Amino acid sequence: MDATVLAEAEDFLSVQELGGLTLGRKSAVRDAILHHGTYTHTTSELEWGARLAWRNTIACIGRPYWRALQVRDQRDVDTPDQLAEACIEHLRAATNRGHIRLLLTAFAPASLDRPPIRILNAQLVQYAGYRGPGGTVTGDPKNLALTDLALAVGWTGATGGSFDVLPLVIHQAGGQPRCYPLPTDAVLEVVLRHPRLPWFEDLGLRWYAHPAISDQRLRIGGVDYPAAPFSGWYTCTEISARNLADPHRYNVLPALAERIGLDIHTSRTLWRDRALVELTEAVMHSYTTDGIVLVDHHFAATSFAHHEDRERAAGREVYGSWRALIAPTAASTTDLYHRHYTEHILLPNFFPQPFSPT
Ligand code: NRG
Repeated sequence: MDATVLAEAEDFLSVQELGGLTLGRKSAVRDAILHHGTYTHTTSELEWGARLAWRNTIACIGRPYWRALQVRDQRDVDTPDQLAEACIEHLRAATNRGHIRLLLTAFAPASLDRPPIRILNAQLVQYAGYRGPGGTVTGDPKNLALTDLALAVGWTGATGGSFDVLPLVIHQAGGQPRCYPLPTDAVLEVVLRHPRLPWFEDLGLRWYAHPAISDQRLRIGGVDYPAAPFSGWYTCTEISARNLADPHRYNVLPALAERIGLDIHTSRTLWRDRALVELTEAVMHSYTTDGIVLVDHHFAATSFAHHEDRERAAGREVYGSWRALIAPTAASTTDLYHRHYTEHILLPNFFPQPFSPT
């Protein structure tokens, strides 16, 4: 018997959100762990476990909404084909024509009876990155490895463009990874345009409606869920100040600044700062006009500060990663910049899983 599993299970079953479980349930769980090394969560335990895991995620500024997370219980899915279909359903349900739902789909926990199935994509929707001559990249450099793998396992949808949606790549231990193209009706994208710069749209920039994080292991009360994709909405700066602006991602600021007419040969013109504000405004404008939920970084920071107050009033400490929580642009204009956070990991939680398809 694994003492850690029992201790984690007992801690988890005592959380106040589960509403005081009966002694019968607690002893049934103890017996199951003693005899089988693990136990099966009830639907309610799974739901609250997922919500608590979100509440405990130190990198996330969206935690004020942790109680609103909806959970789809798909623990009976047992083949890669079914899992891919359920991920596509997850995308449709979470995207909800732009009214993004906070949604997690839980697939079967790791067990000795069956080789675990994993989603190798970091997010259900992502853009391919293609290697070009001399170390150049077309598309999203973050996804070079996954793109290589998708091509190796038979993906035929590649156009070599900057915004090709990757297929799902799903791997059951002991088998070969398989790829599943996403149907177009499951992927909502936003063409970026600017409220005052008509030429902006000609830059050909776009992004997908919401992130659906799909490569993390969810651990609840001593039980691991290796596939548990979850969706939330974007903060505008995730797209504008990181995905599109980072030099090692799409790196669009130099071209945008030149188009605006700024001198990019000296940092003294603040061309990066000016281009970044225009790009962030374009993201806000385009998502809002298309009716897709996303928040600005000031609102996100204020909501998080209120969340901290509520949590402390409920007797809980709020842990956080300062680097992840503060906005990547205009950081010092938000309250969070001036606060201090401790990076302490509570359970339940989400954990990274190494990308190892073989
Ligand atoms: N920065 C990443 C997404 C990380 C998670 N962000 C969220 N999560 N908003 C990106 O794609 O830009 N969420 O569940 O809403």
